[in-house]
Amino acid sequence: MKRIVKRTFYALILSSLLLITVGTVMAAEPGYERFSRPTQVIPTIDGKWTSDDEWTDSEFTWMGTDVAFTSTWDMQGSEVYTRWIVEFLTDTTDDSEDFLRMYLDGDQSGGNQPMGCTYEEISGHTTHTIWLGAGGLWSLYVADLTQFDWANSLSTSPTEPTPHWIYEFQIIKNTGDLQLNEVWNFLLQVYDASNPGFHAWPPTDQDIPDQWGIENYTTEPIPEGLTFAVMALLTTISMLVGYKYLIKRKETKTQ
Ligand SMILES: [Ca+2]
Ligand SMILES: [Ca+2]
Repeated sequence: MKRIVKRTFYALILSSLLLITVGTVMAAEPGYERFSRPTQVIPTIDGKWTSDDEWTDSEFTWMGTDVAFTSTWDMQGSEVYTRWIVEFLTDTTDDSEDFLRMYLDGDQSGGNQPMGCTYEEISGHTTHTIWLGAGGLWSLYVADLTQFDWANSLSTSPTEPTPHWIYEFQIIKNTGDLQLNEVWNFLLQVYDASNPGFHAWPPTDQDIPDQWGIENYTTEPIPEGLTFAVMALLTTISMLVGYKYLIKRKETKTQ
């Protein structure tokens, strides 16, 4: 166990050193920038972990302990893909009010109102719609839904044996009406109507693109051993260490 932790620690240090920042820093929520790695295994968009080696090629970003997501990028011919999985680990119920919303600012133009931005919405696990931002308003967009391929299902995953909602989607970035630059900004929201649970990355205003996060990328593949399971293990270890530290502080205080 100690060896795994040590190796993973060094892998994390190495990965942070290898990350290549390619974008100019634009208006975005401070502290919310993530890096997409090259796709090693092209995922099947079926709303679940289709094979053990799907989604082992990029680090996961967590929203607390309820939601984990990651993305990869690759080129197929002249088309550039961004591919995503979002695991809503605590949503185990099929509600028509559940949703996932992916807000996109393809050219990082930001601003204080959704001008020239879009959001992709999956509602009730059945319906996909696109909304266009024009000034202070969002309006339904009816053309060109084909750039966005998606699926979701109540399924188990490597870290959660209870069936929960898993969303997979991919976007062709450089064709169609809604284009995304190499580096772009986004805000991701998921909602469980039963719990009820609302989670967002960043947890900011969806109507103010200046407060969204940055989707950057690196050309470096993921270091060996830095898988979803290891990242989950690290999260557990850091929580345990934090708990032990708190207990120790409490003991010291009461002595
Ligand atoms: Ca899949
Ligand atoms: Ca639900």
